[in-house]
Amino acid sequence: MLTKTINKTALTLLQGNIVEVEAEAIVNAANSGLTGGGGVDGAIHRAAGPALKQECQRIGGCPTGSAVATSAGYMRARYIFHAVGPVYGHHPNPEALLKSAYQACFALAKQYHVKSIAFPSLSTGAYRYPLPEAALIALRTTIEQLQQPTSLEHVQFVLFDQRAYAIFERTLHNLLQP
Ligand code: AR6
Repeated sequence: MLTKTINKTALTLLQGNIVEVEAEAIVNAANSGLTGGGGVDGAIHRAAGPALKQECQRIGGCPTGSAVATSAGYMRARYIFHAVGPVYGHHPNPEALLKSAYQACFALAKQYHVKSIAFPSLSTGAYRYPLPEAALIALRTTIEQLQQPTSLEHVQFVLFDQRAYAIFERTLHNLLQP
């Protein structure tokens, strides 16, 4: 685990399962139909229970590069922010879409006055975004957002495996290099 302070917000990288992390908002790596699936999406839907599926169905969908908020069912979090990253090799301009998926989560955090949020590494599983590039976009966007006024006191990136954690750690170190 690694924590750095950006402005007044703590930014933590940790290896683990996002459904076990405590945060007011948990970000889901969703698809544009909000239909549920594998990876993070499957884990969150299993932890939240069937009410989440119903709420997602009522919303109906979310464009790639955007995010929508729902309640969190049985989970301890107050909100799930369903962010839809690009499918690498399918969407043109994946960098802009991945960045805007993260930005949309920060906009929701602001809207709901959220103090703590936990992100997975969006698009880097089933959507095959190369991890080093995705980590750079995720962390650069986070640092940019935390340089503006924010309700967020704690931002966590929950990386599933050792490789993803190591890549995020190296990337954050490089970005914060004076
Ligand atoms: N906690 C934290 N990270 C996880 C977890 C977990 N429980 N499970 C997987 N990861 P993915 P995507 C990591 O596939 O690429 C779904 O079917 C994983 O190792 O969850 O955005 C949706 O319905 C990877 O690094 O999301 C969509 O159809 C990262 O989380 C599609 O997959 C993201 O992997 C979205 O694909």
